[in-house]
Amino acid sequence: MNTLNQFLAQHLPEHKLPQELASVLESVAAACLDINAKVCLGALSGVLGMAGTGNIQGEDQKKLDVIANNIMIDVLKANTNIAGLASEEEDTYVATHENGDYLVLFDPLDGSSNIDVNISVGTIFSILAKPEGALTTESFLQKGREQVAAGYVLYGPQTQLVLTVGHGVFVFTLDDANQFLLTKENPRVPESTKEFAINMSNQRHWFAPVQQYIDELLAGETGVRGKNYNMRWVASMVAEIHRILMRGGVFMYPQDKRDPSKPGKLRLMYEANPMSLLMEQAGGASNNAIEAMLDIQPTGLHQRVAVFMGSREEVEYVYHLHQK
Ligand code: P6P
Repeated sequence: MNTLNQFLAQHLPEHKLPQELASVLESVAAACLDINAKVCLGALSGVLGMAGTGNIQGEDQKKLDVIANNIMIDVLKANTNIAGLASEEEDTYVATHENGDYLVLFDPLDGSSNIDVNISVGTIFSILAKPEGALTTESFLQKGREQVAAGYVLYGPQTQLVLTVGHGVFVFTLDDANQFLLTKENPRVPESTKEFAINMSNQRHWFAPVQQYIDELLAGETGVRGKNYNMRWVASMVAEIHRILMRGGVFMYPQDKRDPSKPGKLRLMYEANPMSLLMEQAGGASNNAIEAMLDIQPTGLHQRVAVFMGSREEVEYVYHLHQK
């Protein structure tokens, strides 16, 4: 079985992609191995509980949020191919090497509310080419379709790295020698599904199209959809998206009436965009109920977005309900 390094050494030249991108991906993987070591030990490494600080999102940080963020920054800033970093946990971008060709954006530990109860969490990453000229915030504000690579590491029963460089999706599983080995090539998101993921406790806050869509799913074979559906909500996007990549489904975090100025909860640059590239590469779909996620022109590093992604039939169905 191919290690990550062996895979990249063959896959990137095959698609005329530079080896410097391999170096960046290997640095991301190395940082995630360090994070994995902390996550695995939980209480034994004194990393559970609250950090006593907050981030730009207005969220209380868990100790592991801060630790994972520091690991990502420390490891990635050592790679001279990287010009800058953007993190969910950092107010502004971090400039690293002015001659670097790549920008790395990440959510260092997504789903961290699950850490203290031992439910899967993950690191999400997105890689962009650094535009010509001085590094500014605008350097990062590229459409999702511009990503040169994207993926995540899921810290679950298995630790798995899932990535794309725009030519298919590849799944690596961490072995007992701490090596990522290629275990699955090109998982396909089934066109249709009977499984949906949404936080039902927000139902009273949803706008009409989502209300109607979920009512139809809940009506099952007695309703217009003519089939029964199952529901999942792990409250960890990486776990949800991995499940959908493996067996289909639709994941939603819609805008709701609680704060109309907030288009959604999830962040475009380092959550929705990387996951959307994986979805499209695996035959799925992703949008914000208005346009394809990967076509959205970003306006801010931490901008939030409504998310509907997964099995194409369902994503398109709920999209059309919004157009009525
Ligand atoms: P809620 C985790 O905090 C996260 O950003 C995603 O990983 C997850 O899908 C969502 O928020 C869960 O949100 O409102 O259900 O806690």
